[in-house]
Amino acid sequence: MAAVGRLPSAAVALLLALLCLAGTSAATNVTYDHRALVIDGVRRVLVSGSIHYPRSTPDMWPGLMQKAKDGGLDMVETYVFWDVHEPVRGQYDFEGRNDLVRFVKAAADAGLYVHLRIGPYVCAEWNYGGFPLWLHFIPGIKFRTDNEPFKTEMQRFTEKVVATMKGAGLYASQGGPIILSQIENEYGNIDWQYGDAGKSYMRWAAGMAVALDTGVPWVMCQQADAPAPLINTCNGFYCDQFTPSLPSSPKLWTENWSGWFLSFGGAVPYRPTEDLAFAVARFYQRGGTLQNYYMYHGGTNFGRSSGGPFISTSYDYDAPIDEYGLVRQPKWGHLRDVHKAIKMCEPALIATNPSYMSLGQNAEAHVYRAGSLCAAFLANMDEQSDKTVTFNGKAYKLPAWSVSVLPDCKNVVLNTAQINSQVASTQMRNLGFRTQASYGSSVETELASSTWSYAVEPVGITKENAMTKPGLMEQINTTADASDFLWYSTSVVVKGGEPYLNGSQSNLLVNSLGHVLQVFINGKFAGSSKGNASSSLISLTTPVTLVPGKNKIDLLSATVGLTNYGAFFDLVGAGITGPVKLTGPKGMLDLSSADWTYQIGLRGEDLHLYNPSEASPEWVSDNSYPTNYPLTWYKQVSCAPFVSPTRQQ
Ligand SMILES: *C1O[C@H](CO)[C@@H](O)[C@H](O)[C@H]1NC(C)=O
Ligand SMILES: *[C@@H]1O[C@H](CO)[C@@H](O)[C@H](O)[C@H]1NC(C)=O
Ligand SMILES: *[C@@H]1O[C@H](CO)[C@@H](O)[C@H](O)[C@H]1NC(C)=O
Ligand SMILES: *[C@@H]1O[C@H](CO)[C@@H](O)[C@H](O)[C@H]1NC(C)=O
Ligand SMILES: *[C@@H]1O[C@H](CO)[C@@H](O)[C@H](O)[C@H]1NC(C)=O
Repeated sequence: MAAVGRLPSAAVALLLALLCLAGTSAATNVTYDHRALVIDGVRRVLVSGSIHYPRSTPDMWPGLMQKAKDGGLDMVETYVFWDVHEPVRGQYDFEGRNDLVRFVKAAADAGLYVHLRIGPYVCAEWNYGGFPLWLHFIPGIKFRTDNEPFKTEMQRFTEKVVATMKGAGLYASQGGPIILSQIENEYGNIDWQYGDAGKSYMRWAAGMAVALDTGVPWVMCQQADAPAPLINTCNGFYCDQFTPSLPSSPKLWTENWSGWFLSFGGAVPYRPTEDLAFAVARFYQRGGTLQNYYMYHGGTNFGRSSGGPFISTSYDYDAPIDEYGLVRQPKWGHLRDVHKAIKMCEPALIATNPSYMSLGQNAEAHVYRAGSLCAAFLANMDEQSDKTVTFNGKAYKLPAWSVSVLPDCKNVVLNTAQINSQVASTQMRNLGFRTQASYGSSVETELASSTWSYAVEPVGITKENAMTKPGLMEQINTTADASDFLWYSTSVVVKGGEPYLNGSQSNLLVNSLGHVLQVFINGKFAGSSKGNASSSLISLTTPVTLVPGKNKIDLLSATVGLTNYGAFFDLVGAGITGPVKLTGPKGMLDLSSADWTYQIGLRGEDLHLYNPSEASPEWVSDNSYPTNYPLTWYKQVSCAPFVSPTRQQ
């Protein structure tokens, strides 16, 4: 207002008039009824896809949005990642890959709506489920339950996001692209573990969200008892059998899993295009009006943003757009064709409820007939056998596990099992990508023929600010996730003949909550172990040789992405909580309560060895790689020609 105040009053009047005009003329009215979202008074059949802004770069966003639009999407869905926006309490970051306003505007520029899933718990295979670590250290806090400190922080951040969106005029009620918003996330999967406090928290979250007055509907996914006006929505591989809990709510699918995420040590996920297409068509066949691909573009978990434990840095997800932003064929093209076919049915779909008709065993039709409008979906649910069915006196051949779409109840415009999209090879050639066959070998050749540099990381405590305390400390409480690494260091004095010794030998037992453990005795590697994506627990017993006098025991514990899912996931913990013991034929020495010295992080992290744009004298590149030394940083700068990483379909 101060800036406006300095203008001549006629200009002010004109400016205000223009602002009002822009505001009212562009505003979109979004409501819903039992069939669908209602936009400016018209029910809509919508197709949506998840793209998460911190998992790509701002330069990629316009291209991703255009590919989403060209693929037949109406809407893009994103979580809001609290930890990237508020790395320190009260210090906000909405720049670069965290520029949510720019991301939402990129969607609008491509003609897409946006579903903003604020959470702010997001799961998302994201470190700590998207919560900033400082939250853990607020006195008396309990996450995701009826707890005042938690609710205060959650409300403050939710208000900040809503205010930021409103400030940029991004809600549909302001003429922007956001037509839907989510509070909490899949809480219904676990809320029973919080008892009555879980129920009152969920109702509080709903009320808090609605009071923010965004002018667009709110959803809670996987929350059967979501109170009106919130819409309960479905997440899963198949949602055709889902029924919203309130008869006044439409059938919406907020996460249709296009594939799955990759864990270290796990198989690369793959979901056949035909199966995905079948599930999508079945959803609309049985009354659904909005489904969302999770993910449409998965992208990359940059930096230390992967959730855990053991979620990989690639978040490709076998999605229709691959990690690098290239369309994945035939998935992208076939789903585009499915979307076109469904859109041809939209007038009938929004006019009425479907009526069911059996077409024999494992085959059925759903017909949307209203006045002169008629659309039908014919499904063969048999996974093995093709069928010929009779519908309206005409014979239709249905391949196994497929749906045929008939926008006029007569002619099949698409069958989900028949992929007509032939654009794959043409596009690859036009863009100059290599063929599948040359992919593996060409990459290996490039890397082997180029030079690697290395830098050695010292074993044990090297920092001045290391601290010594009696007993073993939980890792996340100690590091606050400032680093993946925590050194635990102690020593034992051997005279000879101790009951835990057999000559100079003993066994060292180390129990850890995870995720990765390395053991060093007197500076030498003596053993290692790791957990896995389903259990991060480690129990390692390794033989060690001790010398007369003082022996140094250095244990390096590493986390590989903090847990992001489950009730009380913040209390799972990590690191060496014990016991740690030396055991021998005649007895043992329990070191669990000994004095331990702790160092957070590695020297190489302090030197920013991970940053390719910072030169450090630590790097050696003379081909004399250290052998039998486990703590080594390796670096390679490759200028290999760009190779499409698309998998064989
Ligand atoms: C989503 O839709 C696809 C295509 O219809 C289907 O194969 C898949 O099972 C659905 N669910 C998920 C979670 O992808
Ligand atoms: C928005 O649409 C709903 C349903 O179509 C209608 O009842 C309501 O009056 C509309 N609101 C505005 C502000 O136009
Ligand atoms: C993960 O680790 C647990 C505990 O060590 C083990 O029981 C389980 O078999 C492992 N699972 C996989 C998939 O390796
Ligand atoms: C972290 O420390 C707090 C306070 O001492 C304790 O209540 C909590 O159990 C610890 N967390 C873990 C994961 O051990
Ligand atoms: C003690 O060590 C010797 C050899 O180093 C081995 O043969 C013997 O089995 C060990 N005794 C016990 C009780 O572990």
